[in-house]
Amino acid sequence: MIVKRYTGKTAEEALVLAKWELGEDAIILSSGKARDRWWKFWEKGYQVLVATDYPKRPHETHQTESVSHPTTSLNETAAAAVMQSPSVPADDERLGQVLDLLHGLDHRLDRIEGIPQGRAEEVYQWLLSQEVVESWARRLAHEVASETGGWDHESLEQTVERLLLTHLTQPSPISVSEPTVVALIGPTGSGKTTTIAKLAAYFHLEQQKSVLLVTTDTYRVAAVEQIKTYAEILGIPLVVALRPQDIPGLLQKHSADVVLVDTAGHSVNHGLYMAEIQSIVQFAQAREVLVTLPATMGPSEMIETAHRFARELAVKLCITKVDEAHHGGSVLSALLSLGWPLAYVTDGQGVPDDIRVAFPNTIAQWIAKGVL
Ligand SMILES: Nc1nc2c(ncn2[C@@H]2O[C@H](COP(=O)(O)OP(=O)(O)O)[C@@H](O)[C@H]2O)c(=O)[nH]1
Ligand SMILES: [Mg+2]
Repeated sequence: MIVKRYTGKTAEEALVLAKWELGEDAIILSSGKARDRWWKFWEKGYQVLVATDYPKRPHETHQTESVSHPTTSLNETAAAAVMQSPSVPADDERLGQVLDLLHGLDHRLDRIEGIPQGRAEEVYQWLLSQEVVESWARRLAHEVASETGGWDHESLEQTVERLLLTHLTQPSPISVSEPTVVALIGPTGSGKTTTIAKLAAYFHLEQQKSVLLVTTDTYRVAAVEQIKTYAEILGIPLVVALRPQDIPGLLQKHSADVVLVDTAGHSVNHGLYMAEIQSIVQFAQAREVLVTLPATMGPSEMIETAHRFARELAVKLCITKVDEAHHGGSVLSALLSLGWPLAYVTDGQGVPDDIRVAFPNTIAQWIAKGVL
C-alpha cells in the first residue's frame, strides 16, 4: 500500500494532484486545512492523505476532468471526486466507507480546528478554567504553539507566567512630581474610598507630600463618616463638595501637592450619575482618573463596567480585592481586551499596606500561581 500526502491551495487542487499521481481508486484517509503549520489555522492551504493498493497506470489519468467547485465543502468535493471516478462503481461498498470516513473527519476537523495541542492545548484549557475569555485563551495558546519547544523544561505555570509577561505592560502609578488632582471612579463597594485612604497614607507618610481629600459622595452619611475617619487618622484635611461646581472654589482655598477626589458609586445604569462623574472630573481638573474594578467581577462585566465608567476619559485601572478573587482570569481578560494602563492592585482591607504598584511580574505571578 502507498500512503501519500498532497497539499494544494484548495482542496480540489490537492485532490487533483492525488488522483493524477495515485489514480481514481486511491482512498482519502484524511483531509483538511494544511497541518504542517497547523497552529496557524488562518493559513491558506489544504492537504489530503491518500492511500492506494494499486498505483495508477499512466493511461488512466483524467487530467481534463473538472473539479472546480469553489463553494462546495471539502467533503462534498472529495465525495464528488470519488463518485466521478469511472473505476469505482456507485454501489461499491468502499464508497460508503469512504463517505463515512469523510463524514467523521469533517466533525473531527470542526472540533480541533484552531485549537492547538500539547503544551499549547494545556495552556488553552488552563486559561479557560480561569475564565479567560475564549478568544484570548485561543490567541495566547497559539502563541505558545508557535514557539518551538521553549517550554520543554517548564511547568505549565511557568509557561503561563512567561507568556503573560510578554503581554503585560509596565505599570502607570500616579506621578506626584507636580501638583496633581486624582479622581477615583467605579461601582459602589469597589474600594474607591479604601484605596484613597491607602494612597493618601502613601503620599503623605512615605512621600512627605501635602494631601487633600475631597469627597463628593454625599449620598450616604456613612460614606462621609468613613472618609472623615481616615482623614482624622492620617492627619489630612478633608473637604466635602456638595455639588461638582463647588470643587474649584474648594481647591483654591485648600491647596495641596496631591488632591484625592472620592466619588459615589451608584449604578452605572443611572445616566444622571454618569454625567455627574464626568462633571466632577472636569470641575476638579483631574490629571489622573483611576477606575476601580474588583477582581471578583466576571470578565465581560469587568470590561463593560470599565467602558461605561471611563466613557471618553483617559483613565488608568486600579484592580481591587484580588485577595477575594478565585482566579485572575477576569482581570487578565480585561487587561488584554482594554489595553488600558494599570496603576495599582489592592489585596486587602488594610490601610495603608494592602496596595501595590502593578508590576508585570506581580500580576503575571498572581494570575499564573495565585500568589501576589
Ligand atoms: N478584601 C478586600 N476588601 C476590600 C479591598 N478594598 C476595599 N475593600 C472593602 O470593600 C468594601 C467597600 O470598600 P469602599 O472603599 O467603601 O468602596 P467604595 O464604595 O467604592 O468607596 C469595604 O468593606 C472595604 O474594606 C481589597 O483590596 N480587598
Ligand atoms: Mg466610598
